This record gives sequence, structure tokens and C-alpha cells, in this order.
Amino acid sequence: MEQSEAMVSTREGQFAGRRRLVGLAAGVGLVLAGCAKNAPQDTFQPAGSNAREIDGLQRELFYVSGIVGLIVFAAILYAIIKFKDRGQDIPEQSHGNPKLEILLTILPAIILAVVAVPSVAAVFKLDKKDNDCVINVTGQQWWWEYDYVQGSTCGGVEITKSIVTSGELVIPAHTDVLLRITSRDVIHSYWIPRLNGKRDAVPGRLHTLRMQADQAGIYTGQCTEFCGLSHARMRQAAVALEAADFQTWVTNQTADYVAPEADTLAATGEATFVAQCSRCHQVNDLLSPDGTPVLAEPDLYVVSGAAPNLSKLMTRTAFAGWTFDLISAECRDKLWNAPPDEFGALYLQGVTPECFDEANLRTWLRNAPAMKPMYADPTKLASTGGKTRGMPNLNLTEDQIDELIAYMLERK
Ligand code: HEC
Ligand SMILES: [Cu+2]
Repeated sequence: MEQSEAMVSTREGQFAGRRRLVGLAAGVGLVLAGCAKNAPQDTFQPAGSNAREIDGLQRELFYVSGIVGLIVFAAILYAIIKFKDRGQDIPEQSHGNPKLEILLTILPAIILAVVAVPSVAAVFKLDKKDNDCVINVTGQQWWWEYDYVQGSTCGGVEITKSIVTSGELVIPAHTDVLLRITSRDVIHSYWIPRLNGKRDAVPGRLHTLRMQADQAGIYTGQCTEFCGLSHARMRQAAVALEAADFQTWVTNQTADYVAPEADTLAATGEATFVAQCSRCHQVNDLLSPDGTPVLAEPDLYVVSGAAPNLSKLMTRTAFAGWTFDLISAECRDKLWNAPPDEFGALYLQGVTPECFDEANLRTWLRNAPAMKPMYADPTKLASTGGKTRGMPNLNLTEDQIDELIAYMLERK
């Protein structure tokens, strides 16, 4: 009887051991999967001077702490094996060893002091304020707004007219760009891992973050401070373009509004847009039927205080916190994998009819909060005086959606 119980318990022990091993293997597998070569948000693959600074520092620190870690693990292993309970007497109890204690205080202090030298140096280097472009960044629930200020220059290109865009930050490559980051609602955190570390976006405060990309391409990131219901759907990208391409991008973004041709689906879409969308969304230079400029009146309905500027929606590749693609998976892969010298031309094509992924935008217009949660309980809207956060369900008809999509397709 006693014997069989012992057998059962050892077998359970074996199973537990095996399960632990499987768990460990899965854990290690996951960690290694994170290091995969094509991971787009890999801090170990810096693509600009600021990220490289951080990467260099963390590698140095990894060696120092790695050696300390090895020594500690070896000591623990030694103690576990050497002093394993084999029924021996309790060892002699000692009370304090001043020499050892002083040594164990001074040694870590010295290690920390050594580590502080490159760390503090890196902090100062990353904080350099010289730059060739300043872009204002505003965190919103749940997307990022970028403002290129009228009259400023960016990488030598003059910004003749204010550019407001969302989700996709467009910067000139090889250029020191300074982001001035704030938030309109709650605390967010801006992070493009391959270009720099994180910076909190705090209402009422301006935090700066430098961006520099070595070559043209697309670098993705995401909000890293929990900011409410759709925090997980608050993503962003930085697109770096060569100087000439960046100039082309700016020229296009600042171009005058082109109204749809009369009697087209898009023209009906413009009227629908004025009626349904312009109370929140701005399309630059858009006029109401009576000829007065359409200006957003965000505080009327939107708790978040603003909505993305849609003047050039189709120059972006994704929308709504850069979560849903505007282009098909095939076109996206082509763009993402384009060699740096071909990337700019491909990106500047914007959303072409062949690449347009209509399904996403259609689903969005049918019922945005169903695609991206905006408020906890839509049935309790009365308690907020009808105010919603984010984009509400506007109960549009399929015809209205057709018109709006036709109109949106021309915003490029
Ligand atoms: C009550 C205000 C409001 C109205 C009205 C509204 N939207 Fe929105 N819309 C928003 C907000 C806020 C967002 C950002 C949501 C997010 O990404 O979390 C948004 C996002 C979008 C986006 C994604 C843009 C981007 O760059 O990420 C599109 C496209 C869009 N709306 C189209 C429309 C159209 C077309 C209409 C009219 C039928 C409309 N919206 C009406 C508030 C509104
Ligand atoms: Cu956020």
C-alpha cells in the first residue's frame, strides 16, 4: 500500500516535471520567435542614429549584467547542490560579517557607477535639440495626429501650408527630426522601436523625441501606455522618404482642394460628406453648399475633441489608428519589402484602384464602433448627453457609403 502510493506520487512528479519542461520550451520558443528576422518592431534592428545609440548601450549593459547574472546563478547552483538537505546538522549560525557586508555594498556600487557612465552619456546624446525638422504630435483616443507647421522647413523643404495627417508620420530620411509630443485626452506613449525609444504623450505637456532614419522605408510602432478601450488598436508608422520624394509628398499634401467633377458619384459623395462627416472631419478648403468654409465643430459631439483630417486619406496605407489596411495584403507586402531605392516611388502612388482594399473602409463606414471599440456601452449613450467617443455608427445607407467611398478615393 505504502509502496504504491509512493509510486503514484513519483509518477505525478514526473508528469509535473515534463509539463514544466514543455512550458519552459514553449516560453523559450516564444522569446526566440520574437527575435525572428522579419519582426518589424525589433529594437535589436535599429534603423537610425537614436535607436542605434540605445541598442549600443543595451548591448554594453547586457554584457555587464550578464556577467553579474552568471556569477549569481553559479553561486546559487553551488549553494543548492552543496547544502542540499541530506539530514545533516543545522550549520553553525553566524551573526554578521562586517568585511563581507562592506564588500557586498561597495562592489555593486562600483558596478552601478561604471554602468552609469555610458547610460547618462546616452541620455544626453538622445536629448540633443539640434534638428532639421519639427513636427507636432498629438495623441488621441485612439490614433496619432501629426501637424507640420506652416512656415517651418523640414529637411530643407518649406511647409507652405499647414499639413495635418494621422497614423502615418512621413519624414525625410537621413534627417534629424524632432517630434513635439502632447496628448488631447489621456496619457499615451509614442514608440517606433526601430527609430527611437518611447516617449509619453501627456495632456498639457510637451515632450520631445528625436527621429532619424538611415534609409527610405516604413517603420511601425504602437502606443505603449494603456489609454482606454482601443489601446490595442492604436498603432502608428513612420515613413521615411528620400529628399526628392519628401518634396513631392509635401507638394501634394499642400496642393489646393480639387472638387469632384459635377454629376459624378463622388460629387454626391461630397455633399453627403458635408452633411454627415464634416462636423467632425476636416477636408481642407471644403465649402458648404452656401459657399462658407466647412469647419469641424468637434466639441459638439466628440468627447475625444477631434477626428483625423481626411484631405489626403488615400495617401496613407492604413486608417483608424493605423490598424486597418487601406491597401490589399499583396500591395502592402510589396511596399514593405520594396528596396529603399524603389520604396519612395511606390509609396507616393498612394492608394491606387488596383490596391484599394474597399472592404475595410466599407465596414468602417457601416459601423465604426463595431470594428474598433470606442465606448463601453453604446446603449447608455443617453447618460453622456448623446456624446460619443471616437467615431459613432452613423447608420448610413449602402448608397451613401458608395458615394462616400467614391469621394474618399479622390482624396489623394
Ligand atoms: C462624431 C464625429 C465623427 C463623425 C460624424 C464622423 N467621424 Fe470619422 N472618425 C471620427 C473619429 C474620432 C475618428 C478616429 C477614430 C479612431 O481611429 O479611433 C474617425 C476616423 C475616421 C476615418 C479613419 C481616418 C484615419 O486617418 O485614421 C475615416 C476614413 C472616417 N472617420 C470617415 C468618416 C466619414 C466618411 C464620415 C461621414 C460619413 C465620418 N467619418 C463621420 C469621428 C467622426
Ligand atoms: Cu494610446
